[in-house]
Amino acid sequence: MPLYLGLDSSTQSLTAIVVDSDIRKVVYESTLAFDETLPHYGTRHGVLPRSHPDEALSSPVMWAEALDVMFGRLAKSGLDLSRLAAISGSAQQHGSVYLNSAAAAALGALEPSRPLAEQVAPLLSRAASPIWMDSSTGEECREITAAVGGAGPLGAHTGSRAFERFTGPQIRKFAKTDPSGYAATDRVHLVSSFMASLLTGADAPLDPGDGSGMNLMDLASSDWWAPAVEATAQDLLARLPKIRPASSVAGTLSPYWQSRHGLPAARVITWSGDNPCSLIGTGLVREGRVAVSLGTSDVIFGLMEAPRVDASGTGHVFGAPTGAFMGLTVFKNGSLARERVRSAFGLSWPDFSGALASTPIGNQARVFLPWYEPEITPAVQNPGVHRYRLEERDGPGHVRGVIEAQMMAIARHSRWMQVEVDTIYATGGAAANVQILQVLADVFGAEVHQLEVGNSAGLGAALRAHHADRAASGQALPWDQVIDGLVEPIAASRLTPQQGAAAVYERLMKAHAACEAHALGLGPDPTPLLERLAGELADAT
Ligand code: XUL
Repeated sequence: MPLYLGLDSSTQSLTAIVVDSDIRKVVYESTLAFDETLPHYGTRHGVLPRSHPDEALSSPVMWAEALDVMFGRLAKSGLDLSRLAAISGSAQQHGSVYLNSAAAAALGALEPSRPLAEQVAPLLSRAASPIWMDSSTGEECREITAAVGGAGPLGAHTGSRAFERFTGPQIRKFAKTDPSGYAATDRVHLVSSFMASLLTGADAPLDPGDGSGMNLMDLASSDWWAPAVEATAQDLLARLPKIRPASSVAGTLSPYWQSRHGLPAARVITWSGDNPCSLIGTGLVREGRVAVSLGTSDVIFGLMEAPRVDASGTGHVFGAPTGAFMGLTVFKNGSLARERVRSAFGLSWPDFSGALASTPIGNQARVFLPWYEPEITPAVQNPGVHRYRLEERDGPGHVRGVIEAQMMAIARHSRWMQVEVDTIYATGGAAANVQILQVLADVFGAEVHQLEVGNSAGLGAALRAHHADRAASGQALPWDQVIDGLVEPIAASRLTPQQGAAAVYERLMKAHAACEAHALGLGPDPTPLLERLAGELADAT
């Protein structure tokens, strides 16, 4: 009988997804795009007009108004909302919301007859919130890193080296540039804990998943890491929310929502970030099953039972909603690189697939590094493509070259997770291409399944609400039962590695590492190594 609501407050929109746990179906889904539905905030793609290209700010009052509008829609949806048992949420990570000393009491005494936005606006000590697209805190990153003894300790404790978009450096910048605004701040929330506070009418905690996007939380203890907190801003600890497990009950839906929209006193489960919520919404509830999203950027993420960190400093570790951890590594040269190769040789997508099918595994030891744009993983500041034993006019060689290089980069640069990958859920535009997925299966030596995802973060939030509500009622459900029937890869899409592929890629990956090192000026010319490998591959066939 119960219904579970997942909300996803993302960069550009707010989505509501309602799951009926008995029939295991999504029974309602609605998205509200900020730019279109709330044009009076003047956002573009959810971001306020920029005064500097490196800055990206949004409006917490807009997020609050979106919530009010969305609950209005839900009230009119025809759903029997008396069945609503619990609500949880997902939010864009890293963004911070600054509340003054009036907020805690005022949130508990909101007037149901008045819109939420006008009651929230006076509670802010900073009108705008920096979000994850902000990269203006390079100086603060350096200062925090130096103060805690370097990138090594910061990464080992918090899961990531200092990143401009992470909340700690953002808070430091605010404290430095607007000391009186910082002095007037009683609480610094993440977007997730701010939204949960609006729902409960009280100061809500944040979870380790979102807390690990701050450069402030100690991964091992899921508590604030004192050296980073002290290095970030004066008296910050008193301004930070509590950290509670993702499955904890933050409170009940406050009287404001009950009176204003006729909702029941549903449990509000602690919110989390969009990446941890997507982990659940894509069904990655055990170690060994990972998702590879092949989109504008290529991303690999998956559950890790232990908080292992990336010594190279490019991958992230976040808390997972299951109480374990998740690793995530982003590659910038995704679709664009595939598209550049396709168009450079005048190929259609069927031609592209044909070229992949007709070229041998290992590409006869020809390697192509497709850094058309500055790359995140590995860190490449100056873009440029690199060819090893590959003729500039060899179209099929480039097609296989770009895909093999991308898949080998994903495999090699996610080894720090120390996860034995047996199953890959492929998502994103390029996951529709079976030939590309075959290379993915061959490189990893793992099964690949296509997974159609709608809003995986919103679905993950609804599933988290279900999981936590059952646990709070003393009827805990294992995660695979929570996702059962709601997150299933496409049944007929299973691909397995081809015979002999593993042996080829084991050797080619060593050569790929040597090519990367050479291209980055960190190693010798790998051509002799590749020539030897080409000979061995030819002998083996
Ligand atoms: C993760 C990140 C984004 C945001 C917005 O580190 O910056 O994924 O969470 O979606």
